[in-house]
Amino acid sequence: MEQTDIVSSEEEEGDNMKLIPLNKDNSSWVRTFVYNDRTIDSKAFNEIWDLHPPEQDIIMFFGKPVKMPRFQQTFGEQGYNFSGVKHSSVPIPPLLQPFLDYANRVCNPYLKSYKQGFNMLLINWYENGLNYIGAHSDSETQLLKNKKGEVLVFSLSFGATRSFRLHPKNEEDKAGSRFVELELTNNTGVLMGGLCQTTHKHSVPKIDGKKGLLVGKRINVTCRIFKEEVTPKVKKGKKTIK
Ligand SMILES: O=C(O)CCC(=O)C(=O)O
Repeated sequence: MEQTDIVSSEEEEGDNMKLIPLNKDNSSWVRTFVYNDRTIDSKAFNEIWDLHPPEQDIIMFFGKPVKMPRFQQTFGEQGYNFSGVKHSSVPIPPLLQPFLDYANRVCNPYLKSYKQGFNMLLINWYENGLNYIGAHSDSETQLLKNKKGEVLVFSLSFGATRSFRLHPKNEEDKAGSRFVELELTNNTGVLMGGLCQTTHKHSVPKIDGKKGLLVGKRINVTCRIFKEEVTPKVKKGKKTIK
């Protein structure tokens, strides 16, 4: 199992991203960095923690509705369809807007091949090590791809350290996709780019038993680029009856 250190750097923001190739030709990658925009002290952490919905969301698992093993909420103008369910979104509160602004600023070089910047937030709240996210890729049709079919997903981690695993979808991949495990500490950022969502799945595995109960709270803030919703054109001269 390969483990990669997170870069810690004094360089200018945006320049401190360390490239971790996920395959031989670098067409699939993640970049890690230290979040240094504003201080997320325990007060700020608790304020963001308190934004979690009262109940865990429901997803479909092998055709059956089950509770998500964490709290999750999308923020922005569109609902998010995944795991067989349409998850409704709420407006982005002032407390969270700076994360989206930061993502758009530091990812400017990576956003050039996309028609838009990050416009949606998805937050995962992990109560302890028993909360997790299973192996999946962020490949929903609502996410904007560039001409190469690439998707950008930006994520920040606050609170307890958790492992973040990137698993090749196909071990025999000709591009030489590899397994990578990162230890995401407080204030760590990860940018998933290139063909990462095509070649790999990612997960934050469960930590079972008493050990899991001892793991502290963690908040993961992700920024995504949703395609602008297409507003149906109203034909001239025709009245609509509601
Ligand atoms: O909590 C994390 O670091 C990962 C979250 C994630 O994979 C997702 O929201 O798609």
